[in-house]
Amino acid sequence: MAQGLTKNASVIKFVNDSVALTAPDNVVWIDGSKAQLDELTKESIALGEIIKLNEELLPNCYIHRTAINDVARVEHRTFICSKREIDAGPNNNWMEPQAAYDKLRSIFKDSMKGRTMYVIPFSMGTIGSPFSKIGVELTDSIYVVLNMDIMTRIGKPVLDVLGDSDDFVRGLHSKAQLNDEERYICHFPEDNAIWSVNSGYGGNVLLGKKCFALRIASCQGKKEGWMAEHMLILGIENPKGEVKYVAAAFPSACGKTNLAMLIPPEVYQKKGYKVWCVGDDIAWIRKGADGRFYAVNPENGFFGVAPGTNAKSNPNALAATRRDTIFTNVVHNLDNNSVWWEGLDKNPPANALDWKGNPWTASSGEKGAHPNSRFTAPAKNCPCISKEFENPDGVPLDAIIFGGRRARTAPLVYQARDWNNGVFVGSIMGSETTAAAIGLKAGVRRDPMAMLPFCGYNMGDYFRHWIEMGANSPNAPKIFNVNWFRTDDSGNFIWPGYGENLRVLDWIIKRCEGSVDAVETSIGFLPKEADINIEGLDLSVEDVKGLLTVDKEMWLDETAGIEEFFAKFGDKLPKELNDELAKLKERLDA
Ligand code: GTP
Ligand code: SPV
Ligand code: MN
Repeated sequence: MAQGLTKNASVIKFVNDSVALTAPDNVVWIDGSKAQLDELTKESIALGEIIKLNEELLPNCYIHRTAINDVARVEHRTFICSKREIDAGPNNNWMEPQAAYDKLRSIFKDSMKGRTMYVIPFSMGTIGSPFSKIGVELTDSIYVVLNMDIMTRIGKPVLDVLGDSDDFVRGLHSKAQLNDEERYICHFPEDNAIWSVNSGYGGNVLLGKKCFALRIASCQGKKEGWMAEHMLILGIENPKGEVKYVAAAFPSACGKTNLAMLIPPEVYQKKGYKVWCVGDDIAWIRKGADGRFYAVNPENGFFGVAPGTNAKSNPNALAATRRDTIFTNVVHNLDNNSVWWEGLDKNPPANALDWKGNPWTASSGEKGAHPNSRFTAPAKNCPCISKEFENPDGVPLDAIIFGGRRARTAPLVYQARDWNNGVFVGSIMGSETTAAAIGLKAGVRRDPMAMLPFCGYNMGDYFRHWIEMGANSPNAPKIFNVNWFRTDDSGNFIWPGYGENLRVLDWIIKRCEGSVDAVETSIGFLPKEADINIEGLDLSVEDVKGLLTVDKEMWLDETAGIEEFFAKFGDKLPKELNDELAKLKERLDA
């Protein structure tokens, strides 16, 4: 049955075994040609899966609505299936691999009857780069094929590079009945396999993204001596034309896409500053021969949060979505057959359908777009895409930045004292939960390195890996923490954020160059308030001072929470992190 694009026996066996299990009526191999993708687009429209939008306003753009019970990642149904439970760690749900395969086989059985199976060969990273990794995803969803085409590099060239190797990740996906009680996202790091069933939502089914490029790749990186991180990568060009690169880890829906594409404030633009986007969600990082850390973006597109994206907050992201884009769970404007979401502009359409497909007006008081509605846009559409985007060797990092949503505790920015202290700063990250995952309690949760939902192995071992990567690495990036989300007593954000965040990046780059002083505090090095450039902002030096305060009582409370969190990792927690915690407490008590 599986006569396809390759003679690779492992790929053919994988397809044949999966066909025997899921019983599709047809098997279609995705060669990546425009003709084939155009044909599939037509078919998807005919099936009612996607709707073609106004060709004049949004050429080659489509809108899709997921099932109402299927709008975000499902962390409580996501499993790491390693042989030993300890290898998955307290940060993951665990199932014994054989038990997981048995359970999922019964759900996958005949799930593609009456449907077509699509075989998608894909590469994470530029095809053929020694740092890239290959996957094959089998799916019964054309929506998945079309999204994978935007988000990764797909088709025949990938199989040509794979040759007869069996070094590829095996991804099996079926929408099945979209039954949320039988929904499973299972990872088998020891088999390089991912099985996802009963969902049609992005992060659960575009298996190249979180499942492969973070959960499986983090395990590969641990074994092979590199890192897979939930980080944006951006380049900051100064007026002399020098570009410095930073990577930043923020939890889901905490501002990576926005920071990755920021437009410099006018005062910076006038001086000649520019910002270049290398990636907005995932970074694969390796140590180079010169001891510096080099980052590549393994993706080929953006799966970005729609609400809040507008011509002022993120014009580059908006521009990227003006063609060749798939919108998921946004408002369908029926007057001109285009799209809308909360925060796009102040003119919600009068004649529209909401994300559920029901007639909707803004006066209903209900949200029209789902808070986790998304756009899938090709990276090459982004006006500020870096010329290093395809560089297979990646870009050298000067800084690694951690950050989250904290209303009070974390200051606008601070610098870690050294690498191990920086790993500690990443490990104690906390953030208020967002709409990017279903079923999370509201409030602050610990989310180390923004990797809590994405680390495919025991986070104690992951912390150890971080410490080892920085050992004997004098050229490793400097580590910082930022917080754009401090609020005043009425709950309004104090810092203007978005493009203005460059003012903070400016201080970070100066620290890396050693051209600005800092104030040593118990948590790390903070800017002197006059060193954050507020020229042209409606903000006083007093306000900046407020944004930089470190409240001792709050931080002592924080250390109690950290201690509790660390305790979960038992003797897997590197001693270095316990030492850092003890030193922090000492400094706070002093
Ligand atoms: P994922 O794709 O889920 O990983 O999210 P992300 O980290 O890329 O977040 P994104 O940039 O899409 O931002 C999520 C939300 O945060 C959007 O609603 C933004 O408008 C908002 N946001 C982003 N940056 C800032 C900022 O600097 N300040 C404030 N106040 N809000 C921001
Ligand atoms: C995130 O939730 O961090 C995302 C979107 O980037 S998803 O692909 O759903 O994981
Ligand atoms: Mn993300």
